[in-house]
Amino acid sequence: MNPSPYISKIITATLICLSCANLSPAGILFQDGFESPPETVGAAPSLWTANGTGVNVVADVLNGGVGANSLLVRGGVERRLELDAPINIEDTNSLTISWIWRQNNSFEASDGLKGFAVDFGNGYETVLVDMGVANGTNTSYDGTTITLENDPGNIATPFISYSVTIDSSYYTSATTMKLRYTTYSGVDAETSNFDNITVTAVPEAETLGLLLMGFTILIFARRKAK
Ligand SMILES: [Ca+2]
Ligand SMILES: [Ca+2]
Ligand SMILES: [Ca+2]
Repeated sequence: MNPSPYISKIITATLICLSCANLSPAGILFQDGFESPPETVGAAPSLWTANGTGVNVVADVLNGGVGANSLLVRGGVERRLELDAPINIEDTNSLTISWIWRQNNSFEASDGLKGFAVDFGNGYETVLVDMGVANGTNTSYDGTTITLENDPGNIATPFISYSVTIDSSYYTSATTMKLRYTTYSGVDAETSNFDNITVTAVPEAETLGLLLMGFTILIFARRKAK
C-alpha cells in the first residue's frame, strides 16, 4: 500500500515537530562498570578522581559483580571518589542513580559508605549514608539525607544494590550533575568494592506529550486513508 500524499505530509510535519522539540536524553546518561573505557587493573579508574592512593580497579568476578572488574576502595582513611566530567541532565523529568557495593571484611558501626553526594551546581549535598553492614536501598531523595542503619556488622557482604531517584522538581533548572562517593574505615585492610554505577533519566513530560501527539496523528491519518 502506497501512503497517500496526505499521510506523507502528516509524517513530514510530525518529524519536523519532533526535531524542533528539545528532545531529552532519555535512558542511560552515564554508566561505569570499570571495564569500559578500557581500564588497567591495579590503576586508578579512568573516569574518577580519588584522594590519594587506595582506590584501584581490580579484576573481580566475585559475589555478583558485573563484568570482569570492579573498583576496590581501601580503608585506613576516608577515601573520596569524584566523577571527573559532569553528567548532562538537561530536560530530564527525574533521575535514578544506582550502583552496587560490598564490604569485604570487618566493618564496625563507624565504618562504611560515609556518603553518596551529588552536586547540581550549588556544591555537594549528601544524599545517602550507609555505615556498618551494607544495607542497600531503593528510595527517593528530596533534600533530606537518606540514613541507613549504622549497625555493627563485622561481616563481609555480597554486592548489595542501591537505587536513588530524584525528581526534577528538586533540581529544577540544573543542567549538570556531579557524583561523589566517600567511604571510611579505620583500618587499611578493611576494603569495599563499587560496581555498575549508573545514572538513568526520564524525559520531560512535554517531550513525551509531543511524541504521543505525533503517534496519535499518524494513527488517525492511517485510519482516514483506509
Ligand atoms: Ca564491573
Ligand atoms: Ca573497622
Ligand atoms: Ca548500614
